[in-house]
Amino acid sequence: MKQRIKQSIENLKQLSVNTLEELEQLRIQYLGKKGVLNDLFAQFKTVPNEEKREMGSLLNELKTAVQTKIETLRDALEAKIESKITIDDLTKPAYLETLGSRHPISLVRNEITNIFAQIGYTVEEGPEIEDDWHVFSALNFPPEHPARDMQDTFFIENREDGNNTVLRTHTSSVQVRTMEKQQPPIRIIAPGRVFRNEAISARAHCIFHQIEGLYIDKNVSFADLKQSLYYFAKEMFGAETQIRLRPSYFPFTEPSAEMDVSCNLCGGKGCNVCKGTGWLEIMGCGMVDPNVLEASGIDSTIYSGFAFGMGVERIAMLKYGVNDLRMYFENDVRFLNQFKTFI
Ligand code: 2NL
Repeated sequence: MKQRIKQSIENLKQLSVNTLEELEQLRIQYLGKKGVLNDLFAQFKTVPNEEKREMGSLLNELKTAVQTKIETLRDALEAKIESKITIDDLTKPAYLETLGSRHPISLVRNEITNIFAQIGYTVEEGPEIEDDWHVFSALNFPPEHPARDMQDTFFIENREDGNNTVLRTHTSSVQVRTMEKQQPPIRIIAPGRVFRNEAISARAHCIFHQIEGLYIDKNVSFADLKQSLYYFAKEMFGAETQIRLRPSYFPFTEPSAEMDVSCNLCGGKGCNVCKGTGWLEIMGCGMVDPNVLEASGIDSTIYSGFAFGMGVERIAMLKYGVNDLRMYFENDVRFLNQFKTFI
C-alpha cells in the first residue's frame, strides 16, 4: 500500500490534460466515489496500528497533492482559453467598425454657425416650448396676427387671457431672451428646431430647423447688414457669389428684406434649380424694429441692430441637391450614409 501511494504521488507529477473534460475525468479518477483515494482510505482501515501513523500522513500527502494538481491544471486551462481570443492570430486584420456620419442638417448648421463665429457671433440656445411673450408679443406681432392662429401654431395651452404656451415657431424667442438678460453689444446666432402647423409634403414640414442672427450695438446700419450677409454668402456658397436684397415685410424688422444669392449651379444664367431666374432666395432680414428693442429693455434711442433668419433644410436642399424635405426626417440609412464624406 505504501508503495501504491508513493507511486500515485509520483504519477501525479507527470499528469497533464488538454481539455476541461479530461480534467473532470482526472478528478473522478482520484477523488470520485470509486476513485483512488476512497479506495486507499478503505484499505487504510486494515492497516496494523503501528503503521497507521506513517500511512495516514502519506495518504494525506497524496490527497493534498491531488487537489493542488487539479487546481493548477484548471488555472492553466482557463488562462489558455482566455488568451486564445487575443493571441489567436496576430496578423489577422482588425474587425471593421462601421462609422456613422453626421446628419446633413447638423452639417449645414455647423457650417453656418462656424462662418458667423469667424465674425464674432456666439451661439445661444433656448426652450422649444415657449410662452406667447417670447414668440409673439415681444416681437411686435399685433394681437390678431394670423401667425398666432391655431392654423399656424401648435398650442400646448390656450388661455382666455392670451398668455398661451406654444411650440416656438421661430428661434427669435431665443434672441428675445438674450436681449432681456444682456445689454448690447449683442452678436448672436440662434440655431434650433422650430414647429409650425403645416401639412407635411416635399416642400413643407411641421418640424424644421432655423438659424437666426442678431447684432445690436451703437450705430449699426443697413450697410453693416449688407456686408455681413454678403460675407456669409461668399463663405457659404463660394467667392463668386453675388447677393441681392428685395423689400419685404416682417413684424419684427423695419425695413425688412429677402436676400437672394446668385445661383451657384448655373452661375446666374438660369437653370431648373433657380427656375430660370439666376437667383435663390435664402433668408429674410432687416433692421430690428425699435418696438422690439424697447420690449426687451434696450434703449432704441441709443442702440440699433439688424437681424436675419434662414431655414436650414432649404439651404441643405440647395447644397446637396435633395428635392424632398421628408428625407431629412425619415433617417433612412441609405440616405444618411451618403453624407459620410462631408464630416
Ligand atoms: C425668415 C425670416 C427673420 C428675424 C428673422 C429677428 C429676431 C429678433 C428681432 C428681429 Cl429678436 N428679427 N429675426 C428678422 C428677419 C427675418 O427670418 O424667412 N426666416 C426663415
